Amino acid sequence: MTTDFKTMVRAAVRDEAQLRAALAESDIAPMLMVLVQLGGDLSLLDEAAPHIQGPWSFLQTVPEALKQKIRDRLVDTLQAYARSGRDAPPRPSTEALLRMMSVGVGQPVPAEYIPLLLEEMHFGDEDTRAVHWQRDPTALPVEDFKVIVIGAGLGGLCAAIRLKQLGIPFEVLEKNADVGGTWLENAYPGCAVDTPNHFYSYSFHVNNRWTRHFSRRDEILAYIREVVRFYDLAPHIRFNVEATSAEFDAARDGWRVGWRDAQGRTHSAQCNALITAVGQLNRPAFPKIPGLDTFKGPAFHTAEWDASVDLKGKRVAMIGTGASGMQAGPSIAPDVAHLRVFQRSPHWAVNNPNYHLPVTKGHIWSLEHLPYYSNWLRFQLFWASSDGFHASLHVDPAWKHPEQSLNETNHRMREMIVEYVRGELGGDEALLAKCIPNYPPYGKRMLRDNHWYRMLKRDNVTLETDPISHVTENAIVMKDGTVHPVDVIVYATGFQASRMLWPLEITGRDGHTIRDDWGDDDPRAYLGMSVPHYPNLFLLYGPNTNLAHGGSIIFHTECQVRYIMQALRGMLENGWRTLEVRPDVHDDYNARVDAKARDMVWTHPGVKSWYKNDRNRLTVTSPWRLLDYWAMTRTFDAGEFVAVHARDEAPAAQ
Ligand code: NA7
Repeated sequence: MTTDFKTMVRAAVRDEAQLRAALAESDIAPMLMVLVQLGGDLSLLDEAAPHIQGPWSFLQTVPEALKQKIRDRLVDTLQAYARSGRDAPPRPSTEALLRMMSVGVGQPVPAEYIPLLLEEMHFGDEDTRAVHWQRDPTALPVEDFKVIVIGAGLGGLCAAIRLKQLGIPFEVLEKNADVGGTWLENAYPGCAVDTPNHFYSYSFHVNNRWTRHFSRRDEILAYIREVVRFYDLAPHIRFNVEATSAEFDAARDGWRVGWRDAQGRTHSAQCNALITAVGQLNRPAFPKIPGLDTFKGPAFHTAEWDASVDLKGKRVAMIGTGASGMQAGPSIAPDVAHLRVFQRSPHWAVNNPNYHLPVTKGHIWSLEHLPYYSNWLRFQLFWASSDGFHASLHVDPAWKHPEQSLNETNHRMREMIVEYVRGELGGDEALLAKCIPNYPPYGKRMLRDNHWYRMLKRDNVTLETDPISHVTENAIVMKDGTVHPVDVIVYATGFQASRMLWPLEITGRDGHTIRDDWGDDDPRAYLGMSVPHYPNLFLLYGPNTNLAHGGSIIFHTECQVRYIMQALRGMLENGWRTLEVRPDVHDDYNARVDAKARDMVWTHPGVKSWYKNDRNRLTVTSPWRLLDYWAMTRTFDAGEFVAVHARDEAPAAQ
């Protein structure tokens, strides 16, 4: 809440008709939680519980009479608050919160989640993940300390906001002419977020005005730009410069960062600490198909969409059927003469009715005017899209269909999706067979059906599943010799995610380089953020921090940024010149990551994906629940690092 409670309540009841109209369009579960929180009466939870089968609004079948009772009581309660001028109620007890949360999502929420969820929901105005000085910063050499952040996407901007709040001097280097990172670069038709937006946003800068539950790229980019304006970050960002190298300077206990400007000139700057925020979905991956460079027509990657090419009336080939293809294909199919989709392997895609829906006016009104409604909705969506099904992603060793699914729950998911796709394809069993993966659900990112299957039924769309042989100047030729003439090729072939930080050349202490240490596909870091031999270097969205079971990557970013800010605070408050993770801590963590990943869906032998390398080691994606990673990163532990006060001193005893 950005407005104080009493003002908010008075405003909410000012026009009863408007209040009632808004409630009629709002989600019942968060509304019920608001009522319980304001009124303190838990009994309505028992009445509603049998009708709430899950955290998504479309899984809630509360009868209309009960809904109306909840709305009426909420109106009465708000009016009573307004009349009496009462203060906000105390936060519910832990027992009450547990009951409320569990009823709200239709599943038992374990008590261990309470601190995380209170932090994520942040009732009241407190910025729960802000880091504060523990000593008087005016007595510290803060002004002499400099941080360079590489990248002005959601990760780099989060770091910038926190650095600014702490008053630590910093500069952000951004290769593009604008902020936004992947949301700037990806401008293909249909580009949208597939994590619910009221959770996919900074916890400390909520946006109650999303027009869709899963917003389109332009709206997300507008949000990012608004954040930059609000925190006045632009003066700290150097645009159109591509960081090319970073070298640890042992003589100065810091980093020398090299970059190239738009004119190709090279520059460098010194900093005490370096934060990379270059994202994982940053460098497009192109297929290695013979003859691609001989194609005479327009050919471009989804992340480099060429809007000057008019696809109307063209024969378009789209290679790749992942998250980007799923959004781009159905968006262009109605316009093109023919869309030929080249699928190497099918992906699992679920149906989510909210994916296509705009947010109603009433819902937006409640998000803005109803105390705690926005907070409770964030909780609902956190639960809906994250840890709720993490347990079902582990292999049951006794499971009878190990090639198809992992366990009974995972198998039920499989069957549910197969039935859904069968319905969408109108019972076309031959097409169904091409669309159903031969690996378990969640083996790769679970997609949200963007009317993909209906698109495949269109007269002007063909799905090719045989292997491509080569490309000529005007056609794609299959291994069996079939020639498909095409005018345009769209590569929806993803990104070079496992070649992390590439092409940035990072040289650490004693001549270590990231490329030598990691190779092209074996990145490792402690908590995804710190690497031995690279003092004062912190990675955002580094190894094993991608989220595949669900959840918002912004949540992970906020966890990482809090941790890094605590580390920087430690440096400044304790006079540490360098901070470097202990090799044993790093190795032990990675052994735990590997052990955890071993029986999980992503390392299933039937799955080939960018989440892991050729040796079946999970490198990109986190095996942890959001709760686990949150707990591991909540408090920076200097004992896990070697902290050096000055170059000629021995490491500080930890
Ligand atoms: P993805 O999810 O990596 O998808 C890439 C797609 O391209 C996928 O279907 C690949 O097939 C296919 N691909 C890749 N290389 C080839 C070649 N050589 N030939 C044919 N097909 C190929 O990238 P997206 O951009 O869709 O999504 C990336 C993330 O963005 C996504 O996870 C969300 O987090 C947002 P494969 O499945 O490997 O057989």
